[in-house]
Amino acid sequence: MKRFLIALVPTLLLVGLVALYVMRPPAIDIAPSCPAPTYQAVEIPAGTITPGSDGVYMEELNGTPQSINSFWLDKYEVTNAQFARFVAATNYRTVAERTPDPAAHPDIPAALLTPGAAVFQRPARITSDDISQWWRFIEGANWQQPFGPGSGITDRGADPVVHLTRADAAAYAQWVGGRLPTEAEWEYAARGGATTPFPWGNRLVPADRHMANIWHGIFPVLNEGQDGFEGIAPVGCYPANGYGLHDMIGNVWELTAEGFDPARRTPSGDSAPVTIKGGSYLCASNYCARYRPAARHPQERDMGTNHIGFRVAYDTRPAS
Ligand SMILES: [Ca+2]
Ligand SMILES: [Ca+2]
Repeated sequence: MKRFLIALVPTLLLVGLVALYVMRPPAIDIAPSCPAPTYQAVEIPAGTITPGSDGVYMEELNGTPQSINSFWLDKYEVTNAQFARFVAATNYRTVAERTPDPAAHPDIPAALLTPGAAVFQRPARITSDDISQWWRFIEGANWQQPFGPGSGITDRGADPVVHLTRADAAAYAQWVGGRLPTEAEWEYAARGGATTPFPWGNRLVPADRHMANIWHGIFPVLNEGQDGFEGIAPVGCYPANGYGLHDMIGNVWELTAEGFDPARRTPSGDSAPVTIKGGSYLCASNYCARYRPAARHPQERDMGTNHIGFRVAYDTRPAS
């Protein structure tokens, strides 16, 4: 019996070590620090693109091939610091900071039309796929108070600005001498010259190296933060794509100039949702695996949220 126990101990130790190895948290391998953004735009070479991808989501099935003229695109998502300079110079008030027009929302009682925006709040558990369990309209939430009254952006100057509508983003873009990219331009730039599902290859996390800020774990209840950030990351923490652009995939979704048509049949009118690209820190493999250049999603035209930002395109080299 004693001999049996002596023989059993190493076996149990081995089993325990194997279990510990299997259950270990995956390696975190992001850039050791997030360098201060340098705010250049980069030149995107001319070329052609067949937008979309066959085989993932219906709305992203391949579209018609398009030519892309050379253009310039911000290296990063527009940050709080950049947007603050725009507001300081123009006194611009974002849509989330204004009381909504009752005429534009006849189905909502006027008393409920208050300034604010949609904020993600991780639920302890969920009972259905009803997104109201994790998205809440928070009165007073806006780009300067991303989580509502009492929150702020102190020390978050390098984070992407959020809670903007497309009109807000377009106003900023015009102020800096640019415009919002078309969906095809954005997707072409996001590929960075690659033809693989991800700009960096075929695997989401190649060799335990995290290439974008997404959601690791089970959305929306368990966020393991294996890429180093459970929420928004400062811009530029993850490797650039082949054109030198950071965070095209993940961190925050990015607004484009176009309305959303799931069948890509016709340009959408002003009343349609807008097209957003790239996925965000809330995209997980079990929900919204849209952290790819081909993926696309509609977004309400007049509602800010804390997982959508943008970057600016320019037809000629912008002033630095
Ligand atoms: Ca993350
Ligand atoms: Ca992004």
